[in-house]
Amino acid sequence: MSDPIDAVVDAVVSTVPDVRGGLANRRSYESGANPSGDRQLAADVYADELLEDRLLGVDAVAGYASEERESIVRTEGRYYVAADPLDGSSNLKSNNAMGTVFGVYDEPLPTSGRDLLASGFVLYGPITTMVLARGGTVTESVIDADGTRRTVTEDLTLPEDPTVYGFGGRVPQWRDAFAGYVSAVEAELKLRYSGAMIGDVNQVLTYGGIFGYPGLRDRPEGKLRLCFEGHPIAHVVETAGGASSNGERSLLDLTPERLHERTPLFVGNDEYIDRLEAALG
Ligand code: AHM
Ligand code: MG
Repeated sequence: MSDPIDAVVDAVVSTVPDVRGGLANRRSYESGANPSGDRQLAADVYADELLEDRLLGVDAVAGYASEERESIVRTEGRYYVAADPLDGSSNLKSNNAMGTVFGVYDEPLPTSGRDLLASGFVLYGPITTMVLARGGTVTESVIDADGTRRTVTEDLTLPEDPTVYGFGGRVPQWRDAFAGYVSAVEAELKLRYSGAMIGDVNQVLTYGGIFGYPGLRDRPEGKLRLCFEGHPIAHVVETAGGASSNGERSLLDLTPERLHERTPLFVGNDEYIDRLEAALG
């Protein structure tokens, strides 16, 4: 019998050529909003439906939860998959990068990030890549137009000499302690902010540094969602030798009370996460 986690990853990979090929004609907004109140593009709904269909077709999958739907779709199985089908989809209008984020948990959702067995993301950039954290290592693959996956980096780790940073939210909305921290960071690193977490996190994985979306004055919980964005990205970055935080502790130690709960989110090299926690604490 094939490995069930491989089957989940293969199901995600199987959606990639369809999602990529379907983007050009799905740049307009739908009439509805997702459970977080964000407007949905036709591409968000399309990617979500493809993932639902392919993942629930895997015997081992017991449930599918997504940023684009209110509740978990359940079936018989052992593992629970949470996904952000098209992270950064507002970049579709300006034709910039975006991605798909997913986490495979062995407990019903919502649960602790420590229940993740595997996590990863697809980056729809000039080339399509997948970064996968599993069994203590992170691999990077290229996904060809026909859906073939070729490993290009066997053991991806964060560079020790960081060079890039990117933080979300409008600057007047940053709290003083966070703004003070950013002043120090911007004297040391180069700004890279794309509007898609996946694009920015992949830069941190490539060059080292820190990405974050902080709690804001009028929105202390920040923008990004713990289950669909925070846990999987924290798992990838921590497995690659980096750190994650909500400003106090690792995102993996947090258990959301609600599926669509938001959290301040920071990932990057240890040194920058340690200094962030000291600045906010
Ligand atoms: P989405 O999942 O609805 O696309 O929203 C998440 C995105 C992240 O990819 C990105 O880091 C952030 O929202 C950007 O927000 P902003 O446009 O406020 O800078
Ligand atoms: Mg997102």
